[in-house]
Amino acid sequence: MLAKERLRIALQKKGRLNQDSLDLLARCGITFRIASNALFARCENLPIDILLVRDDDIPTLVMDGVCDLGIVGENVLLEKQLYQYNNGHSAKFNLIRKLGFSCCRLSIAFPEKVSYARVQDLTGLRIATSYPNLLGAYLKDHHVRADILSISGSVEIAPKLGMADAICDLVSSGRTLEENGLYEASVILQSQAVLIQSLNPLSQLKEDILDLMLRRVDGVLAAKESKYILFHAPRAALQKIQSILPCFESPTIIPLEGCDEKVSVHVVSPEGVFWKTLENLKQAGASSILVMPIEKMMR
Ligand code: PRT
Ligand code: ZN
Repeated sequence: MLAKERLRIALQKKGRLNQDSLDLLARCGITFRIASNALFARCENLPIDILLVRDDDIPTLVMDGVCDLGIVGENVLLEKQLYQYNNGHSAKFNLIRKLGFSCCRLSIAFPEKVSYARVQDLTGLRIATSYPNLLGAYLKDHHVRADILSISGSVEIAPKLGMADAICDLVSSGRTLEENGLYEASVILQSQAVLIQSLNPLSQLKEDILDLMLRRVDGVLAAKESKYILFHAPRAALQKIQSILPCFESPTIIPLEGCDEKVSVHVVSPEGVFWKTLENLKQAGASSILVMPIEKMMR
């Protein structure tokens, strides 16, 4: 098949997004054999190729139409988009799915001894960041004038070195801030990995592959959230139990051998199941309750 008839997806080569991106494709049945240090891999069972690059290059590869799709963090995507706009270039793409992994936030952080109450407290300060365009837009939106120091790494040590009064950087657990004597003062962006598509029109063949892939991605995402719940219950309590359980469709009720008053109930819940729900089920008469993960789902 001609290379132009194969859907091309840009993924991060190494780093926090890499494994989750490949796992998502694998769970969609899209598998690759990737030689170490390879920049390119062909899918073995579908007309799909992947390009393995630095995450910072993914937005441009998709916006320029070199790749049809890309998986990247919203933080990198929006920073790149603002950079393009601020430099007079267009930067368009379709954000087609939020993928729910590599979650983090872009936050302003201060040394522990410095207090912060509101955004105006940033006025006149020097803030170090690798996200000058996102920070600039945030300050502009809040009519605050501050000095942005653009640095590409180790942002957390800037206040200690006397280079900046505060920082604006990615945070997930908060451990790095703590280790550097900083505290998170304000979140300016919540970010997760997203699937983006180029605005370049696709051939019918590529469109069909994309449809198939998106159906599978949706199945994987829905399955990740959902749980299969299985328990025994008195027939007489079924109505009450149904009102407790969130489920996609009517539960499957199966008779139990040699026991007329009890049945086995099988339910797919569209969301995680809290202990409280299990306790309510038990109180309503359910027993032997099992909650199981679902690997794939097609509705
Ligand atoms: O080499 P390449 O350019 O491809 O990768 P990279 O080094 O630029 O990025 P990488 O692999 O570190 O991160 C890729 C993406 O993962 C980011 O763009 C985010 O979308 C997402 N992500 C999720 C994170 C974090 N969590 C994260 N915690 N990216 C970075 N961090 C860093 C943060 O910069 C800080 O230094 O981890 C530290 C904070 O972590 P905590 O847990 O201590 O708060
Ligand atoms: Zn990067």
